[in-house]
Amino acid sequence: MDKQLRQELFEQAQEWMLEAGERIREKIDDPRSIETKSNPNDLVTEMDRNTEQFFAEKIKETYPDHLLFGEEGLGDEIEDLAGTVWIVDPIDGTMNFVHQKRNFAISVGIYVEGEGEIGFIYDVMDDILYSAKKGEGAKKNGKDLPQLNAERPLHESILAFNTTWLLPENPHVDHQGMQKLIKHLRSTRSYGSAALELAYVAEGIIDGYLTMSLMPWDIAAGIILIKEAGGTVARADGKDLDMLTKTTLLASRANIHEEIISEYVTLKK
Ligand code: 2AM
Ligand code: CA
Ligand code: CA
Ligand code: CA
Repeated sequence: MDKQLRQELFEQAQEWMLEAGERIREKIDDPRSIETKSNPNDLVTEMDRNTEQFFAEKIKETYPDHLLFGEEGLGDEIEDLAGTVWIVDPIDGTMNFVHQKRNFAISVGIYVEGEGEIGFIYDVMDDILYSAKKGEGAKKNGKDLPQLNAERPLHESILAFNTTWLLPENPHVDHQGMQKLIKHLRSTRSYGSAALELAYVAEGIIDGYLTMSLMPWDIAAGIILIKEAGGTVARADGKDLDMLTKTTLLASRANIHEEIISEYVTLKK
Protein backbone atom coordinates (compact mmCIF):
# COMPACT_ATOMS: atom_id res chain seq x y z
CA MET A 1 0.00 0.00 0.00
CA ASP A 2 1.15 3.49 -0.92
CA LYS A 3 2.51 5.41 2.08
CA GLN A 4 0.35 8.48 1.49
CA LEU A 5 -2.83 6.40 1.21
CA ARG A 6 -1.89 4.50 4.34
CA GLN A 7 -1.42 7.79 6.19
CA GLU A 8 -4.83 9.12 5.12
CA LEU A 9 -6.55 5.90 6.12
CA PHE A 10 -4.66 5.91 9.43
CA GLU A 11 -5.81 9.43 10.26
CA GLN A 12 -9.44 8.68 9.44
CA ALA A 13 -9.43 5.44 11.44
CA GLN A 14 -7.74 7.18 14.37
CA GLU A 15 -10.45 9.84 14.45
CA TRP A 16 -13.15 7.14 14.57
CA MET A 17 -11.31 5.18 17.28
CA LEU A 18 -11.21 8.22 19.54
CA GLU A 19 -14.84 9.12 18.82
CA ALA A 20 -16.03 5.55 19.51
CA GLY A 21 -14.08 5.56 22.77
CA GLU A 22 -15.57 8.86 23.85
CA ARG A 23 -19.09 7.51 23.27
CA ILE A 24 -18.32 4.54 25.52
CA ARG A 25 -16.85 6.74 28.26
CA GLU A 26 -19.92 9.00 28.22
CA LYS A 27 -22.19 6.01 28.84
CA ILE A 28 -19.98 3.97 31.13
CA ASP A 29 -22.21 4.43 34.20
CA ASP A 30 -25.55 3.97 32.40
CA PRO A 31 -27.64 0.96 33.45
CA ARG A 32 -26.71 -1.97 31.26
CA SER A 33 -28.53 -5.03 30.00
CA ILE A 34 -26.18 -7.95 29.69
CA GLU A 35 -26.81 -10.93 27.45
CA THR A 36 -24.85 -14.12 27.02
CA LYS A 37 -23.70 -15.78 23.81
CA SER A 38 -22.00 -19.21 23.57
CA ASN A 39 -22.01 -19.86 27.36
CA PRO A 40 -23.08 -18.10 30.62
CA ASN A 41 -19.69 -16.37 30.91
CA ASP A 42 -19.58 -15.19 27.29
CA LEU A 43 -21.08 -11.71 27.72
CA VAL A 44 -22.31 -9.11 25.27
CA THR A 45 -23.96 -5.71 25.76
CA GLU A 46 -25.68 -3.11 23.62
CA MET A 47 -22.41 -1.17 23.79
CA ASP A 48 -20.54 -3.95 21.93
CA ARG A 49 -23.13 -3.83 19.16
CA ASN A 50 -23.46 -0.02 19.08
CA THR A 51 -19.71 0.39 18.76
CA GLU A 52 -19.45 -2.12 15.92
CA GLN A 53 -22.43 -0.44 14.25
CA PHE A 54 -20.65 2.92 14.57
CA PHE A 55 -17.69 1.55 12.58
CA ALA A 56 -19.96 -0.22 10.08
CA GLU A 57 -21.77 3.04 9.26
CA LYS A 58 -18.63 5.18 9.08
CA ILE A 59 -16.86 2.71 6.82
CA LYS A 60 -19.84 2.21 4.50
CA GLU A 61 -20.30 5.99 4.19
CA THR A 62 -16.66 6.87 3.58
CA TYR A 63 -15.16 3.77 1.97
CA PRO A 64 -18.01 1.88 0.27
CA ASP A 65 -15.61 -0.69 -1.21
CA HIS A 66 -14.04 -1.59 2.17
CA LEU A 67 -15.33 -4.56 4.17
CA LEU A 68 -15.86 -4.96 7.93
CA PHE A 69 -15.15 -8.25 9.69
CA GLY A 70 -16.42 -7.80 13.26
CA GLU A 71 -17.15 -9.94 16.30
CA GLU A 72 -20.81 -8.95 16.56
CA GLY A 73 -21.53 -9.78 12.91
CA LEU A 74 -22.86 -6.33 11.91
CA GLY A 75 -20.40 -6.01 9.05
CA ASP A 76 -19.81 -8.25 6.08
CA GLU A 77 -19.60 -12.00 5.54
CA ILE A 78 -15.88 -12.56 5.03
CA GLU A 79 -14.49 -15.60 3.24
CA ASP A 80 -11.06 -14.28 2.38
CA LEU A 81 -8.96 -11.15 2.89
CA ALA A 82 -9.17 -9.82 -0.66
CA GLY A 83 -9.52 -6.03 -0.88
CA THR A 84 -9.47 -3.81 2.21
CA VAL A 85 -10.89 -5.43 5.33
CA TRP A 86 -11.34 -3.73 8.70
CA ILE A 87 -11.11 -6.44 11.37
CA VAL A 88 -12.92 -4.98 14.38
CA ASP A 89 -13.46 -6.02 17.97
CA PRO A 90 -15.74 -3.25 19.26
CA ILE A 91 -15.08 -4.11 22.91
CA ASP A 92 -12.29 -6.54 23.70
CA GLY A 93 -12.64 -7.55 27.33
CA THR A 94 -16.42 -7.33 27.63
CA MET A 95 -16.28 -9.09 30.99
CA ASN A 96 -13.96 -6.35 32.27
CA PHE A 97 -16.26 -3.72 30.72
CA VAL A 98 -19.24 -5.19 32.60
CA HIS A 99 -17.60 -6.04 35.94
CA GLN A 100 -14.85 -3.42 36.20
CA LYS A 101 -15.81 -0.61 33.82
CA ARG A 102 -12.17 -0.52 32.80
CA ASN A 103 -9.43 -2.75 31.31
CA PHE A 104 -11.12 -3.13 27.93
CA ALA A 105 -10.16 -1.93 24.48
CA ILE A 106 -11.41 -1.24 20.99
CA SER A 107 -9.28 -3.20 18.52
CA VAL A 108 -9.14 -2.37 14.82
CA GLY A 109 -6.78 -3.92 12.28
CA ILE A 110 -6.90 -2.83 8.63
CA TYR A 111 -5.77 -5.48 6.14
CA VAL A 112 -5.16 -4.86 2.45
CA GLU A 113 -4.99 -7.99 0.27
CA GLY A 114 -4.23 -9.99 3.41
CA GLU A 115 -1.40 -7.73 4.64
CA GLY A 116 -1.80 -6.00 8.00
CA GLU A 117 -1.29 -2.31 7.19
CA ILE A 118 -2.70 -0.43 10.18
CA GLY A 119 -3.45 -1.46 13.76
CA PHE A 120 -5.13 0.38 16.63
CA ILE A 121 -5.76 -0.78 20.20
CA TYR A 122 -7.54 1.81 22.30
CA ASP A 123 -7.59 1.47 26.09
CA VAL A 124 -10.78 3.47 26.36
CA MET A 125 -10.96 4.37 30.07
CA ASP A 126 -7.26 5.27 30.36
CA ASP A 127 -7.39 7.08 26.99
CA ILE A 128 -4.28 5.30 25.73
CA LEU A 129 -4.12 4.68 22.00
CA TYR A 130 -1.63 2.13 20.70
CA SER A 131 -1.11 2.28 16.95
CA ALA A 132 1.07 0.83 14.22
CA LYS A 133 1.61 1.26 10.53
CA LYS A 134 3.29 -1.43 8.46
CA GLY A 135 6.97 -0.62 8.05
CA GLU A 136 6.70 2.53 10.16
CA GLY A 137 6.84 1.22 13.73
CA ALA A 138 4.46 1.13 16.68
CA LYS A 139 3.40 4.02 18.89
CA LYS A 140 1.70 4.69 22.21
CA ASN A 141 -0.26 7.97 22.21
CA GLY A 142 1.75 9.11 19.20
CA LYS A 143 5.15 8.42 20.77
CA ASP A 144 7.39 5.73 19.22
CA LEU A 145 7.64 2.48 21.15
CA PRO A 146 11.21 1.21 21.45
CA GLN A 147 12.20 -1.98 19.62
CA LEU A 148 11.88 -5.19 21.66
CA ASN A 149 15.53 -6.14 21.46
CA ALA A 150 16.25 -7.04 25.10
CA GLU A 151 17.79 -10.50 25.46
CA ARG A 152 16.26 -11.03 28.91
CA PRO A 153 16.11 -14.78 29.60
CA LEU A 154 12.88 -16.66 30.25
CA HIS A 155 13.51 -16.93 33.99
CA GLU A 156 13.44 -13.11 34.19
CA SER A 157 10.35 -12.82 31.99
CA ILE A 158 6.68 -12.10 32.73
CA LEU A 159 4.19 -14.00 30.58
CA ALA A 160 0.46 -13.31 30.30
CA PHE A 161 -1.95 -16.19 29.93
CA ASN A 162 -5.28 -17.44 31.17
CA THR A 163 -5.08 -19.64 34.28
CA THR A 164 -7.59 -22.13 32.85
CA TRP A 165 -4.70 -23.61 30.81
CA LEU A 166 -3.46 -25.01 34.16
CA LEU A 167 -6.53 -27.22 34.64
CA PRO A 168 -5.82 -30.86 33.74
CA GLU A 169 -9.13 -31.08 31.84
CA ASN A 170 -8.51 -28.04 29.63
CA PRO A 171 -8.94 -29.19 26.04
CA HIS A 172 -6.04 -27.27 24.50
CA VAL A 173 -2.67 -27.71 26.17
CA ASP A 174 -0.80 -30.11 28.45
CA HIS A 175 -1.22 -28.58 31.93
CA GLN A 176 2.03 -30.08 33.25
CA GLY A 177 4.03 -28.20 30.63
CA MET A 178 2.23 -25.02 31.68
CA GLN A 179 3.06 -25.68 35.35
CA LYS A 180 6.70 -26.21 34.46
CA LEU A 181 6.62 -22.92 32.54
CA ILE A 182 5.16 -21.03 35.53
CA LYS A 183 7.87 -22.36 37.82
CA HIS A 184 10.53 -21.19 35.40
CA LEU A 185 9.15 -17.70 34.67
CA ARG A 186 9.65 -14.63 36.83
CA SER A 187 5.86 -14.25 37.00
CA THR A 188 2.55 -14.39 35.14
CA ARG A 189 -0.30 -11.95 34.49
CA SER A 190 -3.91 -12.24 33.23
CA TYR A 191 -5.53 -9.00 32.11
CA GLY A 192 -8.68 -10.37 30.44
CA SER A 193 -8.34 -8.44 27.18
CA ALA A 194 -6.34 -10.14 24.46
CA ALA A 195 -5.91 -6.85 22.61
CA LEU A 196 -4.46 -5.10 25.66
CA GLU A 197 -2.23 -8.08 26.43
CA LEU A 198 -0.82 -7.85 22.90
CA ALA A 199 -0.37 -4.08 23.27
CA TYR A 200 1.53 -4.67 26.52
CA VAL A 201 3.86 -7.12 24.78
CA ALA A 202 4.47 -4.52 22.05
CA GLU A 203 5.14 -1.93 24.76
CA GLY A 204 7.59 -4.28 26.48
CA ILE A 205 5.88 -4.18 29.90
CA ILE A 206 5.28 -7.93 29.70
CA ASP A 207 7.51 -10.29 27.75
CA GLY A 208 4.91 -12.48 26.10
CA TYR A 209 1.27 -13.47 25.76
CA LEU A 210 0.18 -17.05 25.19
CA THR A 211 -3.38 -17.96 24.27
CA MET A 212 -5.16 -21.08 23.08
CA SER A 213 -8.37 -19.94 21.47
CA LEU A 214 -8.81 -16.53 19.91
CA MET A 215 -10.63 -15.15 16.90
CA PRO A 216 -9.20 -12.88 14.18
CA TRP A 217 -10.73 -9.71 15.70
CA ASP A 218 -8.96 -10.39 19.02
CA ILE A 219 -5.53 -10.32 17.39
CA ALA A 220 -5.76 -8.46 14.05
CA ALA A 221 -4.46 -5.16 15.40
CA GLY A 222 -2.16 -6.65 18.03
CA ILE A 223 -0.09 -8.71 15.65
CA ILE A 224 0.66 -5.63 13.55
CA LEU A 225 1.82 -3.82 16.71
CA ILE A 226 3.99 -6.75 17.81
CA LYS A 227 5.66 -7.09 14.42
CA GLU A 228 6.32 -3.35 14.19
CA ALA A 229 7.77 -3.35 17.71
CA GLY A 230 10.21 -6.09 16.67
CA GLY A 231 8.53 -8.95 18.54
CA THR A 232 7.66 -12.40 17.24
CA VAL A 233 4.14 -13.66 16.71
CA ALA A 234 2.95 -17.09 15.54
CA ARG A 235 0.60 -19.88 16.48
CA ALA A 236 1.43 -21.70 19.73
CA ASP A 237 2.88 -24.55 17.65
CA GLY A 238 5.21 -22.07 15.91
CA LYS A 239 3.36 -22.18 12.59
CA ASP A 240 2.07 -19.13 10.68
CA LEU A 241 -1.17 -17.50 11.81
CA ASP A 242 -4.32 -17.73 9.73
CA MET A 243 -6.36 -14.52 9.99
CA LEU A 244 -9.71 -16.12 9.17
CA THR A 245 -10.18 -18.82 11.83
CA LYS A 246 -9.98 -19.50 15.56
CA THR A 247 -6.34 -19.86 16.54
CA THR A 248 -3.73 -20.35 19.24
CA LEU A 249 -1.10 -17.64 19.55
CA LEU A 250 2.22 -16.83 21.16
CA ALA A 251 3.44 -13.23 20.94
CA SER A 252 6.70 -12.42 22.66
CA ARG A 253 10.15 -10.95 22.53
CA ALA A 254 12.04 -12.86 19.84
CA ASN A 255 14.64 -14.54 22.06
CA ILE A 256 12.14 -16.48 24.22
CA HIS A 257 9.59 -17.40 21.52
CA GLU A 258 11.08 -20.67 20.30
CA GLU A 259 12.09 -21.80 23.80
CA ILE A 260 8.53 -21.46 25.14
CA ILE A 261 7.12 -23.47 22.24
CA SER A 262 9.72 -26.22 22.17
CA GLU A 263 10.26 -26.70 25.92
CA TYR A 264 6.91 -25.98 27.55
CA VAL A 265 3.85 -25.81 25.28
CA THR A 266 2.48 -29.18 24.18
CA LEU A 267 -0.82 -28.80 22.37
CA LYS A 268 -3.44 -31.52 22.73
CA LYS A 269 -4.93 -33.23 19.63
P1 2AM B 1 -14.08 -10.44 24.18
O1 2AM B 1 -14.17 -9.74 25.45
O2 2AM B 1 -14.08 -9.55 22.98
O3 2AM B 1 -15.10 -11.55 24.01
C1 2AM B 1 -10.56 -12.87 27.73
O4 2AM B 1 -9.64 -13.77 28.23
C2 2AM B 1 -10.21 -12.60 26.28
O5 2AM B 1 -10.65 -13.69 25.47
C3 2AM B 1 -10.89 -11.38 25.73
O6 2AM B 1 -10.01 -10.79 24.81
C4 2AM B 1 -12.12 -11.94 25.08
O7 2AM B 1 -12.64 -11.14 24.05
C5 2AM B 1 -11.57 -13.21 24.51
N1 2AM B 1 -12.57 -14.21 24.18
C6 2AM B 1 -12.70 -14.80 22.99
N2 2AM B 1 -13.72 -15.67 22.98
C7 2AM B 1 -14.28 -15.65 24.19
C8 2AM B 1 -15.38 -16.35 24.80
N3 2AM B 1 -16.11 -17.24 24.14
N4 2AM B 1 -15.66 -16.04 26.06
C9 2AM B 1 -14.93 -15.14 26.74
N5 2AM B 1 -13.87 -14.47 26.23
C10 2AM B 1 -13.55 -14.72 24.96
CA1 CA C 1 -17.15 -11.40 23.00
CA1 CA D 1 -12.21 -10.06 21.79
CA1 CA E 1 -15.48 -8.25 21.82
